[in-house]
Amino acid sequence: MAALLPSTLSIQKESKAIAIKETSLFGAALPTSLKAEFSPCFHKELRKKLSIGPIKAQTAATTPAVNQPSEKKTLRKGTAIITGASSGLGLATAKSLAETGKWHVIMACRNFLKAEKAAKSAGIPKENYTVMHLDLASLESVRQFVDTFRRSGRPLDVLVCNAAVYLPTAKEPTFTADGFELSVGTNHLGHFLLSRLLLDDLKQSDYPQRRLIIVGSITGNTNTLAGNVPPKANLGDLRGLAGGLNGVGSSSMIDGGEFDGAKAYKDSKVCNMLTMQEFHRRFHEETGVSFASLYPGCIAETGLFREHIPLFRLLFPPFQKYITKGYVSEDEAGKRLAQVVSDPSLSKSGVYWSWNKNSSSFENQLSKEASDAEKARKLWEVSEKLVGLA
Ligand code: NDP
Ligand code: PMR
Repeated sequence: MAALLPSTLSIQKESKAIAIKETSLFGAALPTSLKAEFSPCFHKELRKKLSIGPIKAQTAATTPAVNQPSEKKTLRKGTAIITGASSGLGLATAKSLAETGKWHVIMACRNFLKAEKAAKSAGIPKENYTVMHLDLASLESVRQFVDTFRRSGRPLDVLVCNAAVYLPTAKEPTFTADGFELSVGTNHLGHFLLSRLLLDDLKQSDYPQRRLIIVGSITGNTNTLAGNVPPKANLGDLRGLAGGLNGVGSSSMIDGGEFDGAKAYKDSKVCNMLTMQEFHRRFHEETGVSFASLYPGCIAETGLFREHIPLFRLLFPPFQKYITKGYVSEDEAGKRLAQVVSDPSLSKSGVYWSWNKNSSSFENQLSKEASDAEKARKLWEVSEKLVGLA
């Protein structure tokens, strides 16, 4: 149990924390009256500008839409990019989507060989995936990935920003190729640039439901028990981020404080959830693209905890299974994220999805900070500058 306790959290504090009402994990399912979006929009001019050839119809791989009479138009195979699909949630989601035969998954990974091996050993059908190199810890690599993807000639129907690093035991910050603290640089800034660039591609897709999904987490939400385990997420006034997050001229932490790896991860998840909402406010109406985030459950055995001490890795899964009951298998979590990718009933934009004990999805409440529209706007503007978009 000691391994599960952050150094600043005493047993006494823990029991106090447990008294905090956990509104989001086991909340009741909310009714969702969601309508599917059918707004095909081909921006030919934009495609010309981006020098992309005609979108392939992929008729050979079409699959009849479920419950549709055969004379009706068949839906072509969708293309989904999933970052960090070489392990954990990303791999399980890729598998779940590819197995339906209705999706081609672009596995956007930093380790090409690892991703190929993972896809093979997960039994993902060869024709339903492509591995493409992407290192989110380098803005140059993000731009190169976008170029490579565009040259593939595939349309883009769904983008899933899933990859992440978590460095809870690091004493000193490490940095991306562009000099940003590694967790925020990878989890937020890399994905921010990627999704800003690929929004143009999503706009061009003629797929009935186009989505941009950014994986969030309960631990970034301080309106939950998990989010109250120290160190708590807090972006402050973003002074560290505005200063470049480089640990030289400015702090390596978004709020300008001392480096703390666990906090940096939680802060990055707040950024992910704020970014999703800002995308929704800026682009949903204009483009018809749906923006969503989610907490898939505590997938306690993934590679995310690889940097944690061995005792934590041993105790964390039984702790989540038998004590918090927040545990979910990689397989189940993959099915949940696959639902957010393709289920017509989860097409609503601006939503942070969670699942209750019976594995039914519901629209969850974000914490005050993770739903602060003013902070989201500021985060957007500062991030634009850092990644070279403004
Ligand atoms: P994993 O470590 O299993 O997966 C993370 C993936 O991100 C790996 O494929 C990893 O690649 C990839 N990645 C890391 N750095 C980079 C980079 N610089 N460029 C490209 N890819 C990179 O962890 P999870 O599956 O648990 O995490 C997936 C998502 O789920 C994350 O966003 C996490 O925040 C979220 N999440 C996880 C929870 C959990 O309980 N596990 C709970 C809530 C949210 P490689 O294989 O090469 O290391
Ligand atoms: Mg948590 C319902 C209670 C709950 C849930 C759902 C989680 C999820 N955690 C809960 C409670 C607690 N955790 C309590 C009471 C403690 C103190 C003993 C505790 C501790 C703890 C630690 C030390 N928890 C952790 C850590 C981590 O290092 C993980 C983390 O914060 O990663 C950022 C973690 C997590 N707890 C979760 C989830 C989902 C995580 C990890 C992953 C994430 O947010 O992405």
